[in-house]
Amino acid sequence: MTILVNVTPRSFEASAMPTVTMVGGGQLARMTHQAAIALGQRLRVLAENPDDPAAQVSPEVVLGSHTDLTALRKAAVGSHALTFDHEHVPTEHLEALVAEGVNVQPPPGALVYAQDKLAMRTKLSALGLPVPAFTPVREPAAAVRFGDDHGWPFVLKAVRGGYDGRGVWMPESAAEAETLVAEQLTRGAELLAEAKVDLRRELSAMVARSPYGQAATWPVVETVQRNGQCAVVIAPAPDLAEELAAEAETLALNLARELGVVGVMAVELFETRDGKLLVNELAMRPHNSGHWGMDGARTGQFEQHLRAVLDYPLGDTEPLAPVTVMANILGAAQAPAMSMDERLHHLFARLPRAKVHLYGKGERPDRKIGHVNILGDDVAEVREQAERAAYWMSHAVWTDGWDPHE
Ligand code: AIR
Repeated sequence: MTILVNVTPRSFEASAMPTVTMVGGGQLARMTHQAAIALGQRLRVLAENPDDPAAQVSPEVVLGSHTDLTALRKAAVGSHALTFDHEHVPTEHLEALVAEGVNVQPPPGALVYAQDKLAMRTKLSALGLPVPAFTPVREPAAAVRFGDDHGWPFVLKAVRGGYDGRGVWMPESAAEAETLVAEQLTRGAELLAEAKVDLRRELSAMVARSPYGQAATWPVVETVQRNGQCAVVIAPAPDLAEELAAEAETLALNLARELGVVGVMAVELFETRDGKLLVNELAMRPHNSGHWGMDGARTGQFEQHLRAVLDYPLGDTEPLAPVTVMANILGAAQAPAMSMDERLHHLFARLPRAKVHLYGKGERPDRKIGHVNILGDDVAEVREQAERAAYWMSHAVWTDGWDPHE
């Protein structure tokens, strides 16, 4: 018998690796958790329900609301950084956490520009950045005046709380604007009006920044919107003039530095018909326009977000193919009888190159329940396949009439 001496195996000390707390248990937290696993970290989530997408997979779930300071404190205890899956945490709670020594990233002073659209518009125009004409709306008459000055319809937005088309209206007439504004003000919403932009398309410039000040962008992408929410992302944005791409990336880098952003930030942009850029919205968290990078970039946004909030050096953002198309799997008006599992079988049989990400969510009309990424060389071909795959996953119908049982 051989006796081994001088062998001192060291166990992997999970507790010596960082724990990051993410507020919110949606798909963005779920996919951040995937990245945390690869890095040996733990992602603790503050989720409202045990069956939220991230709560299903995280071993450390704190159940509670993001509006409850006690729940936020509980989720923050002992974690190396606290970050977000959505922007709906009250700023004063975040300031309280910072005062208690929690490492909130992005810091509340930066995050507020992703939470409060009026603060964002005001700050960006003070920085001399291109934004659509806007004004706060505190009474119906202000909205009517804005429409008369800037044209109908204009865009009326809730200052806080909207996403995926929620909290956005386009009144066509003075009467409609008056009713809408009165209704929303009674509900306690703060509002702003923005000019409707004559746009060629929507773009997104994503950047990550660390507390050390290192920053990295991904190539600018085109985002295709349907019913007020993102349906498809093409990376990089096809036929984007080099100067505009450079302008968008520089804008995102400068803005991240100016605002003190830590983590990833999406700068949603309009490309106008006369070839200019305007900033639409900011998101300081992983964003739908970055999902392509899970398969299509050397470092995707979820890993990069973790690296950034923990102040690690950032990863290489180089694309892995000439084109990657991401298509959202959006809940159908009526969920198909065929199970999701069976749909996945058929999809893989037909399109082995499709990379599928499912969020473990219930199917509700237009809800983001997953996405498909396809990498390739030809934009039209890759886009067609990605959209066909996503439509199949939500509807169990092939848009080209193909029948798996024939
Ligand atoms: N999310 C946050 N802001 C915009 C989006 N899409 C993600 C977050 C959040 C989830 O969507 O991950 O937790 C909420 O999705 P739903 O379908 O439950 O409204």
